[in-house]
Amino acid sequence: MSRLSLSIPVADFSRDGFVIERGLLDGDRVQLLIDAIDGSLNPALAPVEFEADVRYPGAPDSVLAPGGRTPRRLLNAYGRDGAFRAVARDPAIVSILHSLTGSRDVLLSQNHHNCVMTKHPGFSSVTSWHQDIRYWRFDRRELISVWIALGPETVDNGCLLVIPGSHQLEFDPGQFDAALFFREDYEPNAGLLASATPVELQAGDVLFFHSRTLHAAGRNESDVLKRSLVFTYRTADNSPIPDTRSAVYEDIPVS
Ligand SMILES: O=C(O)CCC(=O)C(=O)O
Repeated sequence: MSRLSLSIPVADFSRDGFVIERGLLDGDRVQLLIDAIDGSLNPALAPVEFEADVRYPGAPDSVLAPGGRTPRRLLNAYGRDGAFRAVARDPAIVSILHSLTGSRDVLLSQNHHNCVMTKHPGFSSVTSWHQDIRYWRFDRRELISVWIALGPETVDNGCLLVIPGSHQLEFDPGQFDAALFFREDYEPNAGLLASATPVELQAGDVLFFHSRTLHAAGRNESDVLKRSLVFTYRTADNSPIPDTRSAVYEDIPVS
């Protein structure tokens, strides 16, 4: 079950570009989702993105290298399992999306995120600073991602870090590298990077963050697998641009 009586801090989301709803999913629901994930890990059920595929700092060079075949993302979560579909359409989550977007007409993108993020002890790479919208193509850069924690997420096991308010900023091209990661070697970025804030979560907590919010994540330095679910939503009046990778699969109405 999820908690339905909520007072949504819309102003916090507008100011910071993220908001956390603590304890949105109860323990039974979390366990159901963990079971669904673990049933997809041994053997790893396709489609899977491996650590070697991400090419992030610290990732193995190839799937043949030690740790190269460690699953980093179980892709197509919505189509993968009924438990994932149910949580993606969860009334409490959808109601928060209504409040944050100001729209009653919200759709889930099957093309972006829509995955289980796993971070394994031993083999996990760093996700450098970026805005999710950098490769996404919609009429407006206004989407919301929902990050569902299924266990503790801490700096030690590679939780997300965010830069509050960064969703409202306009950047110069030089602030990003060739792959559109926010440059840590560029002095004008230093002030913003100093305001990085860890998003520490517990099982059942849900983070809502704007597609322009700068975020990053570290390695899992613990000895326990970290599992999270991530879905991205848009409003009906913010369409994917035809013939881009944002328009490959149909978006799913969830309202
Ligand atoms: O490595 C992580 O946990 C963060 C992943 C992430 O930020 C992304 O896929 O956009």
